[in-house]
Amino acid sequence: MALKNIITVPDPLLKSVSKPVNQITGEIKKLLNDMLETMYKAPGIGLAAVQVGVPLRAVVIDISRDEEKNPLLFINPKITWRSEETSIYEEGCLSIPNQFAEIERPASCKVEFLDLEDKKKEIKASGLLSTCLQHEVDHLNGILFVDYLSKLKKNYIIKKVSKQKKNSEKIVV
Ligand code: K1U
Ligand code: ZN
Repeated sequence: MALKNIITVPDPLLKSVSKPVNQITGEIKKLLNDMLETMYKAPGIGLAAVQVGVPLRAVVIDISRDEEKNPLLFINPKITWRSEETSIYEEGCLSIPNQFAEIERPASCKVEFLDLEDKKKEIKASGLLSTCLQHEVDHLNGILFVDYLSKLKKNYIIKKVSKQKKNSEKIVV
């Protein structure tokens, strides 16, 4: 396994639509393993392949808060149903470091995806898993949580993070 670099705003790749995974090769399995390691190290509860610079439709999630890990892998995930009921969660994003905002989304959703054995699966998610899945599928479509905020709030956050990024790049050790 290997740690990957997580790209951050305003990297234009984050606005791109990721391509479907056509074949589950050893390379894809390694990418998913590397994504898991990167997500745990960050730390985070989810990660989309595009966040490590690979614009393919692959996502890893682990919302378990206990010692025991519960990694979930999603290849070509597709949201097939969203509940009318909504919920609000304070979201963060590893590609928008240290920024959080309350985002309203459908409280539950159903997601179809392929597992590592190329088998078609479907899950019904609610609570944090539902929020996280929707956040990650948004990444695959070039959508960030700040896109749900007012233009003013979104621009403020993006400018702040971009400035922090530039300043940290200036520090040469
Ligand atoms: O996709 C990402 O950028 C990861 C993101 C996922 C996410 C968080 C909150 C709501 C929806 C989706 C994160 O993991 S941000 C970090 C975070 O939430 C966290 C970090 C450590 C412990 C617990 C949570
Ligand atoms: Zn994110």
